[in-house]
Amino acid sequence: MEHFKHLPKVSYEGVKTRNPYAFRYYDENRMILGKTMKEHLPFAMAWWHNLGAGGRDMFGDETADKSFGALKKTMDGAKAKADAGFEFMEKLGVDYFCFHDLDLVPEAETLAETNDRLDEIAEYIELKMKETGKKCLWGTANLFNNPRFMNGAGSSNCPDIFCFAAAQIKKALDLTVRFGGRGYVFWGGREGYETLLNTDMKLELDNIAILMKLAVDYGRSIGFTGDFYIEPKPKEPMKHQYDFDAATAIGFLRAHKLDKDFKLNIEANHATLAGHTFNHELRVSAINGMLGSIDANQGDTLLGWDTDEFPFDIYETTLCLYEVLKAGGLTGGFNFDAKNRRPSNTPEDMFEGYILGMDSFALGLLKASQLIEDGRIENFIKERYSGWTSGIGAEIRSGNATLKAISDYAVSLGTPKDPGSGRQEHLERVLNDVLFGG
Ligand code: XLS
Ligand code: CA
Ligand code: CA
Repeated sequence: MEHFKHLPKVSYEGVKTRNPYAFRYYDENRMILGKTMKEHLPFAMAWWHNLGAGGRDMFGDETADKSFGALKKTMDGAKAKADAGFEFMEKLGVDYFCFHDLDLVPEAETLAETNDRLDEIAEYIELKMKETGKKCLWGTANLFNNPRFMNGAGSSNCPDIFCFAAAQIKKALDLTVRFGGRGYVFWGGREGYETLLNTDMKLELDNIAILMKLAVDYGRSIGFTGDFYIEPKPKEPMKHQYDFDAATAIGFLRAHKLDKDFKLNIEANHATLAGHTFNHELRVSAINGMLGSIDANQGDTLLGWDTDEFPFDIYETTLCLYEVLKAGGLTGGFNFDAKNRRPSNTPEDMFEGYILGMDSFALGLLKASQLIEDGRIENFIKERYSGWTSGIGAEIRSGNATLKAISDYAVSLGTPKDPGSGRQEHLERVLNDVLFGG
């Protein structure tokens, strides 16, 4: 059954078009810095939001019908969702999808039964993947919805719950490998705490690392060659989430010797919640060799929660792609972990959400490549730090200068020269030149 029959296949028509179902900027074969836009931007559909989220919030029920003509929470419903998902990806030209185990099927009474359901849907999805050429970007396990995870999964106070989480991860890894996924994500879920009055923080952190190691060992043993990812998030649902931000997650991975197998999946909205910019989180990941994948969405600085909006802020997408291009691209991709606003409740809105997001990243890619070609920002930075390439600067950098020698040098200077203007306003004008200049 076709679910979006009344909606067309979306293609590029250029910036002048007013067709709501056409790309203004995403021209998949356009070459940018030696690669096509499609190669630069491996877009993915987030199964959960696109096929599952009906707009429920804490004050009201769903506003959008995501049943796709079947009974929800049944295997027929799961198959209808898959049909709709593949049709959607086809029409939008999105090549990848991301999933949680429990996005694919409704959870059953027992783990064994849920696993049977997952096998059944996996067979169905594999057929669809073959038919359409669509691929899996990453998989993960939902270790946060069920009440059993109220105290966390890997960080639970209860070993049985830890085991339950491990079993779900095993199965989600099996599916990820079966679908040829590029990555496997650990999103913090409820791995955090509300109060230290009831929490053994060290035990919880050590156990999360044990669970990750078990996943790596198992994944490698079944032929998973992709990256594991941590997706940092500072809060929500817990007051304190252990994977607060990129720097915290990297420190954790290194402390537990997981850094060879893990990279980071950076979500724009989570950067906002952590009080960082998106490009800060990307830069921290990149300079540590851990920029893996991106959850492409947008937060709202006026709201303190995870709004998961479709991205339209071109400053943000430009600066994101600037980091990605400078890092040499992603091993993962751009997953639209985004949902329509609650009153945008039609299939047309689903299409326009993805078109908006894909065009915003395509325009960001164009502008980021122009920023690189323009060169003024990079050159300014190079010049700003040029003192470190010769003389005392170079000696300090090479590790040859002692504190005594540096002190003698400082004394000999009398008064050091002014370090020079940071010229932020100038550089912001350069950015505007590239964004809006003719
Ligand atoms: C929630 C996370 C989640 C992960 C996948 O805040 O963004 O959607 O990406 O579990
Ligand atoms: Ca996410
Ligand atoms: Ca989010």
